[in-house]
Amino acid sequence: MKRIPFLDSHTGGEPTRLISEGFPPLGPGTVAEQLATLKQRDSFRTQVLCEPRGNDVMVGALLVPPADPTCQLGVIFFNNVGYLGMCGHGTIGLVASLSYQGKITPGTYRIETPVGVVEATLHPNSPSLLGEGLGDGSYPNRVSVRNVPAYRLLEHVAVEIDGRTIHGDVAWGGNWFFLCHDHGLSVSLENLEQLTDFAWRVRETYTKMGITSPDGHEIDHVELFGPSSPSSALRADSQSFVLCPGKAYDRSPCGTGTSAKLACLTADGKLAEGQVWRQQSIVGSIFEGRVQIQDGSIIPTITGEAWVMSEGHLLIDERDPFGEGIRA
Ligand code: PYC
Repeated sequence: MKRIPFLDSHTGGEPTRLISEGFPPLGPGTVAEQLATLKQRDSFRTQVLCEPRGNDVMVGALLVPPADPTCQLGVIFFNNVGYLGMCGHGTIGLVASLSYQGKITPGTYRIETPVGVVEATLHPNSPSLLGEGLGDGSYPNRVSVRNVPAYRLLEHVAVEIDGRTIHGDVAWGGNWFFLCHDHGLSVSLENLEQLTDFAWRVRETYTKMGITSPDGHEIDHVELFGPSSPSSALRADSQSFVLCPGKAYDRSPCGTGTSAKLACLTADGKLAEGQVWRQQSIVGSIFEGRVQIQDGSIIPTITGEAWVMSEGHLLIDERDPFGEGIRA
């Protein structure tokens, strides 16, 4: 029987499964090289993240040794269909989970990812929270992630769909995004099915048009923006629906997607350096974002909270016909 320890958290409703041990040896290389090795043993991803032990919504965070001597941590993110470059909600989940485990204390940590180094700051609990007597459970869980540089690749790309023309920007925020405002749909939780179907068809359409990243990577996340929900306690600047590569929608505002959005706003002159942008997810959770301009690059920082949910061991019996997960 194989036993793999896990700790599950959620960031703004989007789950992260932290795995710190029990994975195949990935060699001594950079995190990008370790990812290349992991891809050759893809059954680990499907075992721990696909049904029946995981689900389509969850993102896995594999804690690996960094090669960069300036980094304290390394991480590889994956989902139901493959691997992510970076993951904002997942980084917040990773850091809050390590905080819950008592492995880190408030401070700033450099984390090597396959697409570059990010810096995560675990904030101390505010005195008001400590004063409310939350006891031993009151682990610090608010995290800011200074992401890799973000940028807009293409502006106002026209896509014909359902007999009309919509437009979107293509931008990088640690993953690739197609960001669309003139979709004409209501960005609300009641409208999930329509949003999912539409975003999926938009992705299929621009992919058929040959729109990819400069190195041919599929633009595999779609963001549909609308005004923020008026019922929200904390006023946001915008609400978004984000469709992830495996057709699950992001319950969080999507850290890399918000980074891509910040890059577009900055390029349009609509966001100043240091100005706060509040992005609300389709379920109502909020990330705060801001940018710093460094040597001409746009560096986004995203702040949010994560909550631990469950911990234990995944058990994989050698006789289990679905021990390797259900592969799509
Ligand atoms: O928060 O960056 C993010 C993310 C990507 C996919 C799901 N969440």
